[in-house]
Amino acid sequence: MRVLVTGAAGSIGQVVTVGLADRGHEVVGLDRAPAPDGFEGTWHTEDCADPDAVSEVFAAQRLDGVVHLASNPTEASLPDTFHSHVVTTAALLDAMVAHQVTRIVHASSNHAVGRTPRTDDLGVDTRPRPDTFYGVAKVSAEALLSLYADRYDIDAIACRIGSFLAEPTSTRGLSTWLSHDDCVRMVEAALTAPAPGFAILYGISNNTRAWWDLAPGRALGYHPQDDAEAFLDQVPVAAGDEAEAAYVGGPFALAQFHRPA
Ligand code: 15L
Repeated sequence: MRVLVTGAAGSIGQVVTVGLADRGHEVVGLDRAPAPDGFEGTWHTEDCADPDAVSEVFAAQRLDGVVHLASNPTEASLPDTFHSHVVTTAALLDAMVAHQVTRIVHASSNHAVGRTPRTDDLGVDTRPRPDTFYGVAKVSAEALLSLYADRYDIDAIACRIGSFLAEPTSTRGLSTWLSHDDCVRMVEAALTAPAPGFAILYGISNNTRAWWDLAPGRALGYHPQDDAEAFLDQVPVAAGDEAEAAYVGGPFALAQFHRPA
């Protein structure tokens, strides 16, 4: 497939671009930052919140799918957060409709349901329950994907990513970790699953202590191979572990993230 990856210079983007290329896909990178050293392929240094710039990128080559990773990974003001997560998604979806591109994989987040009290097997059909403005914007982006799937028959998969890290670094991470290799597996499965329509999966590895249901991902062909439990001995026990385990979103659900809109 020829795949447009937004946020391709970011931490997830750099892993996904290399991983997709290794698996035989042709990667087109898009980011406000220039291409990282060693990137081989086409690169567009543009802001994907700009519909004109996005339209030009789509006109420059035929695309088979989009992996939308570009966004601010932390909490910010409500307007900035909507710009980063929702305006970008809308620009990409409109360009997809205009250029007959029918597949998008979106980096959503567990923080879309982060204020849900933690259980051991949270499904994807639980109600949206964000823990932050960041989570509100992820819910909104998911809703936009759903709208375009219904209106224009776009296949849109929202990957509610847990903690994307080389290794888990906290007790919560033993449950929420998404390894680099599993992230690539997840993205490739979401790009290639036959006719998913609008779908949601949890983007975590095959963690022994997983809090979220991996069955929806498996149904889409995502079969994670790594398990955070292998790092148990190197993860420090910390004073905040219990508080972080109370809600799906861990620290994002705590008072330190409360702020006026
Ligand atoms: C996310 O979505 C955030 O981008 C990241 O900063 C972490 O908070 C991660 O989730 C997580 O829940 O560990």
